[in-house]
Amino acid sequence: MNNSHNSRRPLAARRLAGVVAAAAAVSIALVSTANAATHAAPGTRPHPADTSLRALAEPTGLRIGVSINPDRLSDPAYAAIAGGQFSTVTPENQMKWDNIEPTQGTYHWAPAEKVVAFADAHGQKVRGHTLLWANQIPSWLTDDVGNGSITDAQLRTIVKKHVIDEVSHFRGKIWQWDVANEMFANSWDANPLPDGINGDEFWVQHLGEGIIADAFRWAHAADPHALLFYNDYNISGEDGTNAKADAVYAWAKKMRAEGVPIDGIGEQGHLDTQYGFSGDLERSDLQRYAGLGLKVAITEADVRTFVDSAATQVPTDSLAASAQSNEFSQELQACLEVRSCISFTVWDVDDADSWVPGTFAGEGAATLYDVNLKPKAQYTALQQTLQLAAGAPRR
Ligand code: 9MR
Repeated sequence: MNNSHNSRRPLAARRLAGVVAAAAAVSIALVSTANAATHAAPGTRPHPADTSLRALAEPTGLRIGVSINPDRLSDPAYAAIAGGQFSTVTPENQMKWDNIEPTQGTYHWAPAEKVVAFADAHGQKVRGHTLLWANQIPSWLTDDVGNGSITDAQLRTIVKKHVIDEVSHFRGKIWQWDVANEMFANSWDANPLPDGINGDEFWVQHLGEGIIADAFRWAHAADPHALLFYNDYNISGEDGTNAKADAVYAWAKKMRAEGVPIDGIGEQGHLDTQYGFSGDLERSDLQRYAGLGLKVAITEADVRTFVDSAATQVPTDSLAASAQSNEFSQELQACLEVRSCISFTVWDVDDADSWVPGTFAGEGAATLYDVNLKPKAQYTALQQTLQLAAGAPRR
């Protein structure tokens, strides 16, 4: 994992003041919405009885998702949240190559199938994640590539088989596949190719950047109805220069012109309250991808901050909660304002499962639910944002 995820500009105090003002404005607007609903005037939308995120999002046409850990589904409280609050799920790790094929030629489908079955039982769609990524590749593959006993020509055959076998196995059950993940260079990467793809990325290094388009072609052949996404971070709104977003946009335009079967761009959406973030820039970047005829999605939203400990994850800054709520809300609003944005997925149900404390020392509290599975202010902020958006349906 790249620990520099979303390295961005420090959040100025001036900005925090704006955050608080914006949060206050939201609650004032909500009070009037709630009042209007109580005294339902003709033509107004009644206050919904079901205030789950999935129900509140339903009138907008947007699906709200979450990444899940199937080992936690035996906990009824966890399962009730995963099944009740969200209308799409992503297996957090179970469709990655090292889990699917830990030994060459022996597939281990059961954990991923458990997520698919859970989704089916709860009327949810599945985001498949992810087919081509430099992380979580099985060691039988990396070891043999490293010692030369798998040549690059053989590696190409192996990756083609991996993509086709996995997509075929789940054919008809996956709504969106993250075909390729994190292939573009960040400002701190040493060897960007002229078009911005990371020349040091494992697959690109061994097989050339054409492997990305090939993965889309193989996936499309294996399941023509799945929506095929390119997924990355810092590609809408977080990076002040917007250079990475510009590169992904230009590449996606080229893929479309060449007839490569790409259907969408996924912005991961991992934010951190210590850095700046522009919801306006996020919206315009998402809209720009949509202008190519692509769908877009927020695929891994979370907002981390500094916390007391990894075990309890209580924010240490008194302004953190409102900053986190505001950034979550802005991300969701950006998606809501772009008609082609089809899903907004948060990464992990609760703080106890989040990847953040293990990756960013001293940070955490990044999800909607605390370590005791209690909903936090961020959850309420998303409810509010959806409730307000329902007054202006996108479809
Ligand atoms: O949340 C995932 C964590 O459990 C894994 O240990 C980690 C391994 O790299 O991957 C995490 O998920 C990543 C996702 O697959 C791609 N974007 C970044 C996510 C956070 O690292």
